[in-house]
Amino acid sequence: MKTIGADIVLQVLEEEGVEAIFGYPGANTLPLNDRLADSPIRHYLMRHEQAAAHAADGYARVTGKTGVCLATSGPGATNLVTGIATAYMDSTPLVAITAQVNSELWGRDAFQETDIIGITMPITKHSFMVRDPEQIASSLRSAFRLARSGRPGPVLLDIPRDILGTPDSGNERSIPENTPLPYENGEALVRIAEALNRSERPIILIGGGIKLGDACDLATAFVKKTGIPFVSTMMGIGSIISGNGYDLGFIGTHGNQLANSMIHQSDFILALGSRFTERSTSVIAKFAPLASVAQIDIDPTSIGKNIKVDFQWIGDIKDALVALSELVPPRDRSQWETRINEERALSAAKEGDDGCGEAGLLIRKIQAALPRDAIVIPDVGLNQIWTVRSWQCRSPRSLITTGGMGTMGFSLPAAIGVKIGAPEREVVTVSGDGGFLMNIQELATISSYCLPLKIVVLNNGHLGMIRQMQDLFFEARFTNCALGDTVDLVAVARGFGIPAERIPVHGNPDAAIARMKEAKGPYLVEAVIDQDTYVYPIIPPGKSNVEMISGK
Ligand SMILES: Cc1ncc(C[n+]2csc(CCOP(=O)(O)OP(=O)(O)O)c2C)c(N)n1
Repeated sequence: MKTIGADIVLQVLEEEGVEAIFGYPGANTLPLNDRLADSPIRHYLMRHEQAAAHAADGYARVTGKTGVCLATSGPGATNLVTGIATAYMDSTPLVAITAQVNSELWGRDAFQETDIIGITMPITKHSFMVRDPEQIASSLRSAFRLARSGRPGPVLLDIPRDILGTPDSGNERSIPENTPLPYENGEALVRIAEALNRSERPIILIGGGIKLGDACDLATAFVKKTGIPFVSTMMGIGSIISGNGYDLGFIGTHGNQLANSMIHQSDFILALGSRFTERSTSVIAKFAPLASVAQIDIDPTSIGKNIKVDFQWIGDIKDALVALSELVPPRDRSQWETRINEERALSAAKEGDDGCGEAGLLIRKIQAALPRDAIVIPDVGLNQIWTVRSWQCRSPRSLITTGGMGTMGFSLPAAIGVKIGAPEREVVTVSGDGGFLMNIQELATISSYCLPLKIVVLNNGHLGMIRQMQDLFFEARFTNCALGDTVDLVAVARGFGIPAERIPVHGNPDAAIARMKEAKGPYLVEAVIDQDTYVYPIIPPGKSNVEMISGK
């Protein structure tokens, strides 16, 4: 067999350490699909391209490698868009390969021709086309380098079918390396440390950059050594194993009262890998009014983008933490500690069982039944908030969620990638009925690969989060949010070959959890939740982090 463009693609993927790719074929990907049959790289056939992108994203988040997805031109490529944007917003390294129509047909309205480069430019770090077979290898290598470098993210490479199928000439033209220049941070860390050492009420803000920068252990050690309390953004949850005295919870719209209150009172915020989106800060003008802010991030464009910062340092979070550990000794701040402890007691009394009611209890019971390193993947909606609040992060990368895009339908396909990336760990997804229906076709993928995923659907018959907002902010005029009880999810799951059962959330779920735990393959539990079970506290639109509503 002659070496063709597709072989070069696979050679580079192997060189890059790729073991699994997630895709869906079309006529234009066929040269690649054909050669994949003889490759050690496993191609997982998803049931929708959006799911392929989410699966590659999940795989990347759990393994720390770059995820790869493959789709055909036209509708295949456009179906990737939501998944690519999700990875972009959460800074997941991803290489999306799309097959394009033959070069001679470009611009002629050819069958399944779409300008996927134009479409994805704003949601990728870079999108580009291979226009010459001799550039396949160097272009693909560049795509990987770009996806991983600096702040990670998705890169799309569009390869016309004729280039995938062309015999290889053996000549390779290289694309010049673009080595980023080191940043001149000078004495910035020393100044940050000095200000931090002077502060009376400091708080560390843990963002998603800690996990992305593989700095969980260093951050944990830094917190322990300095004794400075920390809050997390939703993307930062799980970076530092929960359950220690320094953890104040997560901030923002659906965050914990304690976290929101303490950051509001702090006089110095050390932000590690956080971009300060409005989901965390609420109204910027009212955010942490007493605090100076030091922002440490690898992405220069994130510095000061959303909030005014007093100190900045651009670079690898690990380098920053190593240096800061030397510069920040532990210090007595007993007044601050006392205030935190008083507020902790107050907010515990108010929030009770995390403000998550029966749903939170169910999630805690599920976690208790699973090994310590089990991974949870919530979807989006109330179920996400209930889960992130109730799940105790006891091991790294044990909570995988879409924080930036908030993409409904993420959890089921992402879980496929997570399970393939970490087959030895238990993986459980938690969705609402709405989000579950958005990528329900992936039950077929799960079934066909017999992936032993635990699938939990919290069915309140509604788009619950929308219902809560309508209840609180639109005079309880419930429009377009009732899904009803029209789908028999248990029968549907069984139709996909997945054992399933339905339980009332108010009953005792122990037996169902035990059956789910014992299942050798996938298992689905549908828990029926009351439509009025909401999540509290919540920050109303236009209010500050300390103007939370703690119940209706
Ligand atoms: C793809 C997509 N469409 C719409 C939304 C807006 N949205 C956010 S939460 C939500 C309701 C989710 O309902 P459900 O999946 O049933 O979960 P619940 O809130 O009931 O737990 C909606 C529609 C979204 N985040 N993603």
